Amino acid sequence: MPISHYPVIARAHTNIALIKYWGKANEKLIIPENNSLSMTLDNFYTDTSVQFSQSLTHDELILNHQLIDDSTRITKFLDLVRKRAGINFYAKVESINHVPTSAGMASSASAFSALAAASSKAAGLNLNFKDLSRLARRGSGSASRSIYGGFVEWKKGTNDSNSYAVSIQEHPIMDIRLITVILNRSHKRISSREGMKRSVQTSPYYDAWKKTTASDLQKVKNAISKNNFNQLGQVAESNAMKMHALTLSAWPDFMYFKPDTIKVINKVKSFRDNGINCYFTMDAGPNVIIVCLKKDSQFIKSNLSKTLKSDNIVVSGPGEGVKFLHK
Ligand code: 2P0
Repeated sequence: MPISHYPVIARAHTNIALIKYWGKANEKLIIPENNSLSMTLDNFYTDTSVQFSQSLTHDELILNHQLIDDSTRITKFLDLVRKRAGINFYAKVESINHVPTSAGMASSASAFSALAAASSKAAGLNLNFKDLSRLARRGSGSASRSIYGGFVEWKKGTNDSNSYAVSIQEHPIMDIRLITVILNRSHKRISSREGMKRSVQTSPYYDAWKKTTASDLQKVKNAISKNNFNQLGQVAESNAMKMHALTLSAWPDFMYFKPDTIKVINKVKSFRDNGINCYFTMDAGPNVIIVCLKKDSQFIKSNLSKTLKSDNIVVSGPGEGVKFLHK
C-alpha cells in the first residue's frame, strides 16, 4: 500500500490488568518477565490521527488540542514505523484522550495502541492484529493488550517476534464490571517504567512474583472459561497486592497507595463482609479499580458516592479492540 494522502484515524480503549505486567526481561524491546491478562474497558479511549507528509520538517504532536514540545517518545516510535515502511517523511499526530474526568488515568495503553494502528496504516503498512500488538508493545507494554477487546493475554515470548497479545474472550460471558475510583490526579509519582525496573533489580521477592503469577494466570483463565466470577476476583486482588509488595520490598522502597486508597480497599472488604461479591485491583497509582458484577455495580457506586464525588467513580464494561474511524 502507498502512504495515505489523508489522515488515518484509529480508536483504542484502555485496559486494566487482572494479572499484572511488572518487570521487563528486555527493556529496549519491551519483553516482559511474565505473561499478563487484562480486560479492555468501554469507557476510556484514545482517538489518534496520523498523516505522513513530505512537507513536514519534524514530527508534530498535538495532544488534547495542545501542541507538545517534546515528542521524543513518539518520534522514536514513528521511527520503527518509518523503517518498516521504508519511508522518511515526518508525521503530524493528533490525539485526544477520552476519559470522563480531566486526568489521573494512565493512557499509554490506549495511546500507543491507537498510534500503532493509525501510523502503520498511514505509512502504507497493512498489519494484522498480531503485528499491530507487537508494534504497540514497542511504545508501551500494556498497549500490546489494547489491540483486542474483552479479555486479553499478553504472551511474554522471548524476542520481538513472539511477544504479543492474543484474545482470550472478546465478548466476555461474565457480567463483569470494573469501577474505577479516581482518587488523585497528580502526576508526581514513580513511573511504571522506573518502578518495575527497580522492583526487578532490588526486590528479593521478584522470583517468587514470577512463579506465583504464572499460576495466578492459569487460575484466572480457568475462571474466565468456567464463568467463575469469585475465582477471577480473588486471584486478581491477590495478584495486585503481590505486585504492590514488590514496590514495598524494593530499594529505595516506594508505594503507590495513598490514605484514601486504603479507605476504598477497606470499603471493598466491608462490602464483601456484607455479602456483595466484589474485589479490587490497583495499578501504578493511588486509584482503586473495583471488580464486581453488573448487578452490584450501581449499589457500589451510589454507596461510594456518599463520600466521594460521583464523577470520580466510573463504571466500565468490556470494551472493543482497536478500530479505524472514518471522518
Ligand atoms: C499492567 N502496568 O499490567 C501494569 C500493572 C501498571 C501496573 O503496564 O514501560 O505503561 O511503557 O512498558 O505499559 C503500566 O506500564 O509500561 C502497566 P512500559 P506501561 O497494566
